[in-house]
Amino acid sequence: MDDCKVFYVFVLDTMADKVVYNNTQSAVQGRVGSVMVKKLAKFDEMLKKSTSGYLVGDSPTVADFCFFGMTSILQERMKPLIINYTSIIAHYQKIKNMKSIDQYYKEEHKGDGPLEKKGLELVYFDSVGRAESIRLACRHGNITFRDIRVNQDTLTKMKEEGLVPFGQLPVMFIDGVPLAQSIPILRYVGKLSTCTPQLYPSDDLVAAKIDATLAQIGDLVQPISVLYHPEHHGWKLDEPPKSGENTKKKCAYTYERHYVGSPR
Ligand SMILES: N[C@@H](CCC(=O)N[C@@H](CS)C(=O)NCC(=O)O)C(=O)O
Repeated sequence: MDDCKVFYVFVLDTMADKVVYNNTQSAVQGRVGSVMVKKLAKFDEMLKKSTSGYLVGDSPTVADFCFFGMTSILQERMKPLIINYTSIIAHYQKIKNMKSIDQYYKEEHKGDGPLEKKGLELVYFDSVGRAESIRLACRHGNITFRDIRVNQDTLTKMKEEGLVPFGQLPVMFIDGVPLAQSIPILRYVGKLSTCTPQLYPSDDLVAAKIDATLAQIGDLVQPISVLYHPEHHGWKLDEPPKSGENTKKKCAYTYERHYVGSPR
């Protein structure tokens, strides 16, 4: 039995009664939406209480850029979801109006060509997604980097060449050495930043608060990812379950289609 099957059998045996079987796209969207709304309300509350308007302390940190990256996506694609969160909107505007960021958005960003494996090179798709926060933190923190924008074919090629540690983007190359995962990359550039104060502080407690905020933003981004790519999370069935259907059979169907049959 392969590992994937072992995991599936374990989940089925221990969780069968608790698993929610209605995984049609609209059912998932409804559940995901309610999770997001609760989490967004918490951030709105947090920002309302902030005297500086930033998420942690009195100056911008990587947490603000991370949050801005996420709210940019919501502004672009799910505006009605955040329109009533006035403090979140105010935070979005505050970051957008920062001199460095305002200047960034006056420029055109089409990417800096292919990977050269020299200096700092951020590889991502030609979109905001999980990389914009890193691009903006670099700009505000005076960090020079090459902005490499690739398509799916180039990502596939890079994976074949063993250049993408966990098979996904963004990846930051540091003199050709790849660092994966958007949050650790953001923390890394925060430590390299030369603005005053730095975007990621040396004080352990403040740094831990920033980490906690980054983790919470990660929890908020995850449901968005489920909305856009339910199949990557095992949440999408090709056909809705019928009432009275054998749930184990349905689960097996999900497993076959979306775990065994998954291209990744
Ligand atoms: N936890 C990872 C998630 C990375 C991720 O989901 N990347 C997506 C784009 S946002 C990707 O590379 N998708 C293409 C694929 O999986 O082939 C991070 O924060 O960097």
